[in-house]
Formats: sequence, C-alpha cells, structure tokens
Amino acid sequence: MKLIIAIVQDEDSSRLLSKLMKHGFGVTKLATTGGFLKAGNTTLLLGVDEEKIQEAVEVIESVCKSRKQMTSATTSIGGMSNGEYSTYPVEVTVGGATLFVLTVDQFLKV
Ligand code: 2BA
Repeated sequence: MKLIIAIVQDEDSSRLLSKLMKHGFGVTKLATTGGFLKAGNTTLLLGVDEEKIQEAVEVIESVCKSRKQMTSATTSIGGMSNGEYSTYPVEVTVGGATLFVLTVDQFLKV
C-alpha cells in the first residue's frame, strides 16, 4: 500500500473529495496553510493499493487546476542599512496539486 499526500487548492477540494469517493478511494481531508502564501489550502491523505496509484493521480489531475495568485514581496530601498522597505505585488502560479507518494509499512484498523 502507498500513502498519497495531496496538497490542493481549497477551491478544488470538495469536487475532488467527491470524485475520489466515487472512485472508491478512502480519503481524509485536512485544513492546511501554505508556507509561502500563508493562505489556506487542503491536504488529502489517501491510502491506496499500488495498482490504483495511477487512477488516483488521474482523478486528481482531472479536477485540480493551476491558478494565478497575487502576493506581495518586500524589498529594501537604498540598501539594507537605512531600514526603509517597500512592498510590491508578485504573481505566482499555484497548483494543480502537489503530491507525495510514500510507501506504507503497515495499514491497521484496530
Ligand atoms: P505555498 O507554500 O503557499 O506556495 C504557493 C505557491 O507559491 C507555490 O505553488 C509556488 O508557485 C509559489 N512559491 C512557493 N514557494 C516559493 C518561493 N520560495 N519563491 C517563489 N514562489 C514560491 P505550488 O508549488 O503549486 O505549491 C502549492 C502548495 O503546495 C504550497 O503552498 C505548499 O503548501 C505545498 N507545497 C509545495 N511544495 C511543497 C514541498 N516541497 N513540501 C511541502 N509542501 C509543499
């Protein structure tokens, strides 16, 4: 068995959850926060038999879309020493989905 950790955008999470359930996958949904944007995202945990990994990835790919998001970056004005900073907008492309696939040593329900 493998564990897929899928970090997806909140906007895609309900549709993805429903579609994964329809395909018979067991899923746990966690509310998470991205370190860079410091904005909410969703992490799904899926315990998946090895032969169904491809199917799970295809379902995730079919639902999760990449989107542009604005954030702000800070720069110092006139060198680092004078303590004056200005912020400016930066566009980043977020997702589809970020996936980690891990080998599971044991899967127990007790
Ligand atoms: P965030 O950390 O909030 O990152 C959102 C998006 O910001 C990223 O999208 C990427 O396009 C951009 N970004 C992240 N770090 C950056 C940096 N140092 N400089 C410039 N741009 C940067 P994705 O790559 O699609 O990642 C979406 C979310 O997936 C991330 O949200 C984070 O929660 C998670 N993630 C991505 N890579 C990860 C990793 N190696 N380990 C753990 N979580 C990861």
